[in-house]
Amino acid sequence: KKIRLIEVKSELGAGKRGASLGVDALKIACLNKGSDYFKRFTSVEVPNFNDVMFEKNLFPHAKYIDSILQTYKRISNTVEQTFDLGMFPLVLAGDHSNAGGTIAGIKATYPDKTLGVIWVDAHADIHSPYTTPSGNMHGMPLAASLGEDNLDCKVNDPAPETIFFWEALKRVGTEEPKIRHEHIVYIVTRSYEKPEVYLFDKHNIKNFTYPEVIAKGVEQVAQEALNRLKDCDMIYVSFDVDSLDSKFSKGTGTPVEVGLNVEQAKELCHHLVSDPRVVCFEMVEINPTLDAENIMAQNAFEILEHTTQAIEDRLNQSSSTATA
Ligand code: DIR
Ligand code: MN
Ligand code: MN
Ligand code: MN
Repeated sequence: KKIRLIEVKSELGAGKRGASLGVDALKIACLNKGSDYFKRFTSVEVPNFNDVMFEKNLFPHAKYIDSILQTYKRISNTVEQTFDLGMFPLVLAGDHSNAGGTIAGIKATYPDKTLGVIWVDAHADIHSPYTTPSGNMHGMPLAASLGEDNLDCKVNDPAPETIFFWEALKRVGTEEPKIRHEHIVYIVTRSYEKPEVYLFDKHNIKNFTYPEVIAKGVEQVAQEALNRLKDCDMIYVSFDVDSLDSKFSKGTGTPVEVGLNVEQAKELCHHLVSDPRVVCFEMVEINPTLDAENIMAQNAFEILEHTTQAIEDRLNQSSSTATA
């Protein structure tokens, strides 16, 4: 089984412009490091709709949701196609909104398997158009995957057009919700709004805080996170680079203090993806227009290379046991 890189140069879901350059920034970091990473893997690019950033946004509570819906469909199809080719989808994307498209593609391929999600991110990304404080769709992918409107915490009154696209977004890949609240585990999430905390409490959603990571170590946190998903047949790991401490993640749209260092992120991801149930890994939110010297992408590339090696080791191991 081989890894296939899926490049999604998206950025419409973020509040700041520039995340679509994140994939290319990773390639420059790779080149400057003298690594052959991007030569070793086949890759496919999902076309983007970034030209609409020059147009007026029509959906204040779900910015560019019409274009993001199309991106979701394309990503979902590409993820499904990648599984059908017998390959492991490793998604490198701009903003985090389209993680909902990735999740849709996993479930479209394996509708009868239970999917767990490990969300390594400073943010909870579980807003809906009814609760979002910003209208930025990178804050909503988990709610789209859950089919969660969170009307108990309604603060916005989205227009009917917005709701039309939101309903369509929830149904990409499969008609039904793709995940359940109890099958989400957060790691180092530390910036969230009230409606998000309401859902954590209502559904007892676990967040491994940074102090907990320090106290237990990344290996134990990875094991505990995986154990919490013991009922899941497959797992998706979504890595937002703002999970790193803002010292190491200046080049991302919404950096937050008190997070992972690069070494912790490498080993955390290594231990997570070593679980054979992990069927997809995604890295997002590198914005090289926000930092000098491409430091963000260099740090992210360290983590990506190490994590990919762990995935490859695992895939090689399982194929040699399969043939033995
Ligand atoms: C905030 C920030 N929760 C929002 N979200 C994210 O605008 O929804 N920043 N994901 O990266
Ligand atoms: Mn995120
Ligand atoms: Mn984030
Ligand atoms: Mn390691």
